[in-house]
Amino acid sequence: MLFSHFAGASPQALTYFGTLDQAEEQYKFAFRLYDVDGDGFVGGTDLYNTLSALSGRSHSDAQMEQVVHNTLLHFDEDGDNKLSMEEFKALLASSSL
Ligand SMILES: [Ca+2]
Ligand SMILES: [Ca+2]
Repeated sequence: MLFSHFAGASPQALTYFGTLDQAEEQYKFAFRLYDVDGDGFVGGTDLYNTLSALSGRSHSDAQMEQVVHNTLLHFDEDGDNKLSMEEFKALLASSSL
């Protein structure tokens, strides 16, 4: 649908921008997926709800809370107890979530 925009670009440029765009879009998509309440941050409740849904409730509540706690401990760099887009990117880059 958007290919007409790139009609004049060289194949190399097209690949370059395509890759950049895709990575950024994947981050944004994942961020929106995790930010359940849509406040622009992935907080503990967001993480808990998303991870519970993704794991199909194969983990106990206590296990899930531990995972959320550890995730915030490692990736919440500014200590506001929620993950910004930048902090969330670090999480994605370091894990298979
Ligand atoms: Ca949120
Ligand atoms: Ca934070």
